[in-house]
Amino acid sequence: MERTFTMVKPDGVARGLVGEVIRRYEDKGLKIIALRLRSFTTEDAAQFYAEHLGKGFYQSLVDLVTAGPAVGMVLEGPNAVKLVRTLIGSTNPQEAAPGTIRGDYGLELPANIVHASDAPASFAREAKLFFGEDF
Ligand code: 3AN
Repeated sequence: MERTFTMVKPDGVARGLVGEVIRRYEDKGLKIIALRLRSFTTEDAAQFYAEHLGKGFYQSLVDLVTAGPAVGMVLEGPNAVKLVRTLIGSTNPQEAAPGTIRGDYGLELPANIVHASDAPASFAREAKLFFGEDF
């Protein structure tokens, strides 16, 4: 079974969407392996979004992810990485298909409710950063 990391970002937590997001993952049949609510410091955000450093939206992304607590989880299931990316929808909530989390609840970037790892290697890195342990 494959694992992935996904996170209800501070905008999603502030909107009261934690339960809804977990509901969708559980309804799909994914298993929750770890779950935690925590806040990101600017330093945490810089590490988490290192690949976006230098991009025009970088500061707004850091501001968003440090704006309040986030809920991160490790999920397990067949092809979990790709499956969860499908459930959350396209990065831009204006383009995300209805029926996906971003398509149903997101309005405008950078606020797109959730994050999910885009590859097994990013899963390992992101889960370690968020939980401080290996999965
Ligand atoms: P995803 O979250 O779908 O993996 P990434 O990794 O390209 O997408 O982007 C990380 C985060 O950066 C997004 N979740 C979003 O909050 C923000 N972001 C990405 N592209 C833009 C953009 N063009 N304008 C504003 N924010 C963006």
